[in-house]
Amino acid sequence: MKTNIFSTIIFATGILAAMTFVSCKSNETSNQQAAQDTSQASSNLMQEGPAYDPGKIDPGAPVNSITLKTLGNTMAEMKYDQTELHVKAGSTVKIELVNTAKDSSMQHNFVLIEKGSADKVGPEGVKAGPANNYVPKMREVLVSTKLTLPGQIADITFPAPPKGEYDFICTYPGHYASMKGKLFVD
Ligand SMILES: [Cu+2]
Repeated sequence: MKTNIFSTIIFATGILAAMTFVSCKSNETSNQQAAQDTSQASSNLMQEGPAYDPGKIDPGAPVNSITLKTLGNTMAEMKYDQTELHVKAGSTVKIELVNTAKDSSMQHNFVLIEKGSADKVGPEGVKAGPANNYVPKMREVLVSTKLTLPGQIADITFPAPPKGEYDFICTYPGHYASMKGKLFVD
């Protein structure tokens, strides 16, 4: 009889322990589930951010045509002929980049970037290298032209990004500090 009571107690304790284990386990699972749900929600939120798609051109939108020239034959001289571009929100922007240089070291592009990100994009452009026209793949880069050699022209057409101020730079190594300007979407 004594043994019976004792083994009943052990048995009951065992069941209790097993139940506790199962309930902890299921708590853990639902916590993991909650964590997954949260990260899912935040990544959805990020996707919903400024939905700018440079390939989404509205054929009915008015077109802002801009001819932007690159001037100078040395690192000290080089610059864009305009440092402020203004376009209307909702329009299509067409930029013709004309490289007027004669010196073969004067290779230029036009890279539209988020305001204030030149010091981040410029060095990454060098790493991206000539195979990528020195244009890094990063969130801060909105659109870019190919790299032009002296005498070449590059065209780019894109929808105006949301209203605001943007920077544009040339990402050829050593150029972004002086080859820069601002694009305002009014
Ligand atoms: Cu340049």
